[in-house]
Amino acid sequence: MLRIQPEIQHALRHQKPVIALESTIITHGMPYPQNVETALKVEKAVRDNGAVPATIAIVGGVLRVGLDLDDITLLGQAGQGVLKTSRRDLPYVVSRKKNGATTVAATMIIAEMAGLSIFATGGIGGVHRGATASMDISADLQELGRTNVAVVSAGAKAILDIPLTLEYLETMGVPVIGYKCDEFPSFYSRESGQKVDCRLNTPSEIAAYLLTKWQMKLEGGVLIANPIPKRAAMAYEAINPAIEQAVEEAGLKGIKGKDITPFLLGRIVELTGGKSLEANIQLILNNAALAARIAAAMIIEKDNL
Ligand code: PSU
Ligand code: MN
Repeated sequence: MLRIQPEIQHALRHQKPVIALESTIITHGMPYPQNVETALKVEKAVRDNGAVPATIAIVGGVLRVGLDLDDITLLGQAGQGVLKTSRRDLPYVVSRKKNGATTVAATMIIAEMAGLSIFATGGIGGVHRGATASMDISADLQELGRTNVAVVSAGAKAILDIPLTLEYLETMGVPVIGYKCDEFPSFYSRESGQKVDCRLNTPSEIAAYLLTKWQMKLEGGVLIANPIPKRAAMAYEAINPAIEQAVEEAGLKGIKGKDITPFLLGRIVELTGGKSLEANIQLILNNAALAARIAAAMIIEKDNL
């Protein structure tokens, strides 16, 4: 079921850093062709920082760890025609031999199977606004509570209820680390008004933290919040009207379940005329670079134990 690219197998055997990357961001998070261009740039950012990229997806029912250019292009062109695959969707996609784009949750599962522990993405799923009635809470949060993979993200988009998302993570025992920040970032912006649990200032400090957590057999992941670079950040006033409008439209259209996050992501890009897309690309590259540096630091820290 699991196919790991030879370069990645080699890196794992020789204790070289490998970074897991998701594929729903390619199919459902960005339009073509920027999605394919970004996926390739993210892989390059991982390499430039000394690690091997492992983009994860399901192709013809096979759990693939490491994609080639043809796979990434196929997924990017098919876009939302590919099944968005979270934990509950995995057995269907695999048993029916379909193509699946993996969410943060499904990517974590496959990363753990392959022996990877650091994963870079843009933003995670979370508790949706209005969740007290809809009960719409992303499976990403439960996954962080049970699967031993650290996820580097630029926080969570304000399409979500950020305070409730942080409450839920606390309930699931998922630590939220701020990389060089005290405030939990909100994807396009460096602020959210919410605090992180603890601040760590170097990749080595984060590496030591992760090794300690897993040595103590504290099951589950860690969310590492890496704010968008200042030069790419958008002012709250610039992005919030688009978010408010997208959320309202989703309500009026009765969009729910797995369709709501892709709908909101797509509408925000349209409503900001591509401005949000550029910010989105910059923050992912920034996360890929940090993840690679953490993975490299983990190998050094492990030797010190
Ligand atoms: N949030 C983003 N960009 C994304 C996603 C979320 O800012 O691309 C994607 C990720 O793949 C995430 C998924 O795991 O959406 C969450 O979907 P849901 O809310 O249906 O669990
Ligand atoms: Mn949902």
